[in-house]
Amino acid sequence: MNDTIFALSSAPGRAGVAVIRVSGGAAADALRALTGIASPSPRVATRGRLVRPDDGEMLDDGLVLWFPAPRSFTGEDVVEFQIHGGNAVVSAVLESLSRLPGLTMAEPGEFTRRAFLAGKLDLTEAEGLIDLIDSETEAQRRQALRQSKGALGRLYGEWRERLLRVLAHFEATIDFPDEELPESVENSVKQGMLGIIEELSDHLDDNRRGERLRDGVQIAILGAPNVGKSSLLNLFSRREAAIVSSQAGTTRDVIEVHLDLGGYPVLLADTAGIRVTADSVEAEGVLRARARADEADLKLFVCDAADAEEALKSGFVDGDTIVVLNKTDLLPVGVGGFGQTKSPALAVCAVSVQDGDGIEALLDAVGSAVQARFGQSGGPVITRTRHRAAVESCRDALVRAVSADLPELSAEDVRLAMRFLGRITGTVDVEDLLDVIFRDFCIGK
Ligand SMILES: Nc1nc2c(ncn2[C@@H]2O[C@H](COP(=O)(O)OP(=O)(O)OP(=O)(O)O)[C@@H](O)[C@H]2O)c(=O)[nH]1
Ligand SMILES: [Mg+2]
Repeated sequence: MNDTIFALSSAPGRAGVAVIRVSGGAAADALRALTGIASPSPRVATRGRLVRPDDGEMLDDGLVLWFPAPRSFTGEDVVEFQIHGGNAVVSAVLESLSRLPGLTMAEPGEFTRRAFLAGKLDLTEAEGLIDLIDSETEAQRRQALRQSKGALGRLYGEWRERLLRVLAHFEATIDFPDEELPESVENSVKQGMLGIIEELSDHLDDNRRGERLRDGVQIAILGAPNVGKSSLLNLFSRREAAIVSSQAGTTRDVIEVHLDLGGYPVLLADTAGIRVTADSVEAEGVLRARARADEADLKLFVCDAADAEEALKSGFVDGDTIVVLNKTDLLPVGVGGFGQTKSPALAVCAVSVQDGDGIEALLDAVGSAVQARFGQSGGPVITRTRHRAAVESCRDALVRAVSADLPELSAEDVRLAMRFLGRITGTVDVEDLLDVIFRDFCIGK
């Protein structure tokens, strides 16, 4: 039998209330040893005085919750102690639990791992749960909740079901080679496979929306020296994250700030002003700025509003770029902008970072660009490289299956395709994956 595990499930540190969770066959014994409560009502809060089993010293006065197997998060007997969230209180209770026979401290993610092994959730749901705990913005929370509720798992499950029917067809052809199947059946099986291949391709071709939402959308601020890039970063992040000065060439390193932009996580990077320079440190900064521009999902190209044409000459402005014409406060009224020249930019915003003019419109433009690229619409999206690789392998196997000459070969590739989908959700053997997946969890989850 598994050991019974225990851990602090709430965040460590001083707090009003702390939750300690115990899961496994000895959970009821642990409850009795600490509180004297022998037959608690399931799933309701019961008041309990916690004592140290060794000497009867009272440790705290709290609540206990009893979830008998199998109706618990892990599928095992689970006890939750809600106690006062003081460091000494928590340590004393953990210490007492550790002295009980059969109880060991839980590894990170071990509760969820047991829930997976008990069939309470599939791997995509478990991963959704990690993301939910890690989520910092609204859009991340929504995506994670959806995945933790099984939306992605269901999608892969449906494809697997359909492939199972395709496989059954090939196996029938192998088992009864003399039975001539009507051509219409052959055709509909082939059409079915082509349909799945197309759906897999659509699923893969999602501009990595889901992954980006987990990792954060990368936005780079670029432009010539002294145009106000660092000032813009400071304005967006509402703090003096980067040094601003009237000297050209102030910023050298890439300076990053995390922002929540209308619910989307954004990693905004300020970079060195791009110019030819003899200063080797600044030149390195320029190299880094260019590298950042290449990696960015979205670019903000800042230039002086008095010299707007500079943006077009820079070679940086493309369909993923918002041009920011800064320092409009210095312009005589009615002057500036791109004149008659047509710009390939996503948007052009005239602003004064100093006065705050036009900043609302710029934020709107950035917000809608992020929303358009990474917003959720339609079905559940891929959120991890692990899923992407498996879906790609699944599609490759199906493409081979469609073009194979022998039903034996097609059947083998369909079986393989199903295995790849099964590895995403964990319906086939995934022992090798579990350590990697649950390592990302915190202790107590
Ligand atoms: N008048 C005016 N001055 C501004 C505005 N925005 C920034 N500045 C000034 O322009 C100068 C350069 O600003 P920075 O933000 O350091 O410019 P930068 O593009 O980061 O410059 P480098 O790091 O050298 O590439 C500073 O003196 C700012 O105060 C603006 O909207 N209007
Ligand atoms: Mg700067």
